[in-house]
Amino acid sequence: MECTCVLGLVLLSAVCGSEVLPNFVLLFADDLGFGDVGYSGHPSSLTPNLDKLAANGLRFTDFYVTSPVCSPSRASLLTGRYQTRSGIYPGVLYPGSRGGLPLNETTIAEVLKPLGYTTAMIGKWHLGFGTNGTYLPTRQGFDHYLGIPYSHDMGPCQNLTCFPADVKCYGHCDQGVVTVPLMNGETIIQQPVDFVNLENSYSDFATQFIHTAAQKQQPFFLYYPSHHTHYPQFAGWKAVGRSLRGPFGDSLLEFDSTVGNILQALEDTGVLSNTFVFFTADNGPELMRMSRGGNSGLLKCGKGTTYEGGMREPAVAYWPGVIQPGITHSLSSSLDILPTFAKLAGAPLPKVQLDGVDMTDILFNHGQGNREVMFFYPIDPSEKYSVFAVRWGKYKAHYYTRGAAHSDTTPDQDCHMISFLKQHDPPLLFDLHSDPSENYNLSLKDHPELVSVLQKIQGLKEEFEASMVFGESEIAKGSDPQLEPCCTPQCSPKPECCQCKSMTY
Ligand code: CSN
Ligand code: MG
Repeated sequence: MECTCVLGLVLLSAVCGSEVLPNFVLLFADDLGFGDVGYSGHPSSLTPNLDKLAANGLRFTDFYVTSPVCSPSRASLLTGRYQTRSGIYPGVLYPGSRGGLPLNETTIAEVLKPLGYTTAMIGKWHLGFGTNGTYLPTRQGFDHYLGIPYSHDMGPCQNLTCFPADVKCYGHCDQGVVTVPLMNGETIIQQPVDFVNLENSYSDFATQFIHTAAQKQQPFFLYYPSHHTHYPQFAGWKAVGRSLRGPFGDSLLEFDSTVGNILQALEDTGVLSNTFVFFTADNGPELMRMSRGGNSGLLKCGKGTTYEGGMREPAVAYWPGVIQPGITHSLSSSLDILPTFAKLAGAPLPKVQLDGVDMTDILFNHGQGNREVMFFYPIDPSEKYSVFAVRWGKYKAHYYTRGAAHSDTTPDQDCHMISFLKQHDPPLLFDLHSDPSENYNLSLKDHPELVSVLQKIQGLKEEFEASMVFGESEIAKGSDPQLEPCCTPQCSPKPECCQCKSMTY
């Protein structure tokens, strides 16, 4: 049935006279900074499709993830809960990790499935593999999965093709582990993965999934957490050497082209007007890679830190005809995606303590939204130190600051690993509206009127801490080389023997 819809789902359902469930597409870049996309002013990035999304969608200026590294940020995105609850801390999961996102956590895919959604994920999972694939996406609500289950630098990466096209790229990658596998569902179909053709496969998989779902008139959820633009960057023949920005730019361009292909498939199948598309990234730029890392623009530091550059990300909500284009400064988070999708689909929320709030007021009314506060956990959250920083309204208070290896090599020494843990009492206080770069601490001596702001923030922090129950750490369970994904599990000697040429899928 053809339905015109201008005011969102309530009207859509009314006009159509039947339940019309919206489709969801979640685009998620890796280690992409606040200043990396073309539309945010990067002079040599080439992101025509993201720029189009931003121009015709609602751009978030104050959108946060929950961790300055990958696995915890992804756990929060998919569960709507801080990573401390699910146990995805400290740091990140590895190929042989024993742990993973606990199966009793409810992911976005599991929220939507009972309503009849078909669900697919392509790309980087990074929430565990485990014994016999215990923690793979297929065990967490995804019907279909094509991808690499962790970071692509977590294996020898000598087969990466970067820039220029005919030169092999020897980035700094983990040695002594299995080469990076490509999985379809729970089967390893290629090891090592062929990075040159990987993005093409992803793009085809995504567009086929959309076509199939549209044909069946089945509502769908497509989650595309890309490997782009994580170091060491790679790109296929269509993107390599095409940006002015070198390997990082080519990687970003290839991500952008898949975004374009996904949008085109939505249009071609006639489902675009019933599809909510959201774009953001997992954590700030890996500045230690110098010109091969990303860029946090005017924000301070990057990956690994609780400064703005580590955790504030570009974000766009796009739904032509439903979400009016514009810019929102409302405080929002990746935590809010699950409650928002649930609200739009009319799905019940998981019966657990959620940290996310529904964003529909921001999306449909360009309103203030429901998020009052954002908490900043370091890469190694503990009950002893708790959150390092708190944002409330336009203010951000730092109780602790620390640099990170991942943010080494920038001119600002605060970002570097040698800037060890420092406690601030009273906390450093920044007005992020007038000083988004966290340059000018508002000392109470000069600003006695801000005592009440700090008291408010302290109260919110204590309330949050009282609500926080740390889950058992999944990452502290450690690694076992026997658990590393191997396409020929009985072979020896490992890890070298785990090699399989491409199988069809
Ligand atoms: S991450 O990057 O997975 O995107 O966060 O590839 O924190 O030790 C982070 N780390 C390897 C990585 C190691 C990564 C770490
Ligand atoms: Mg990452």
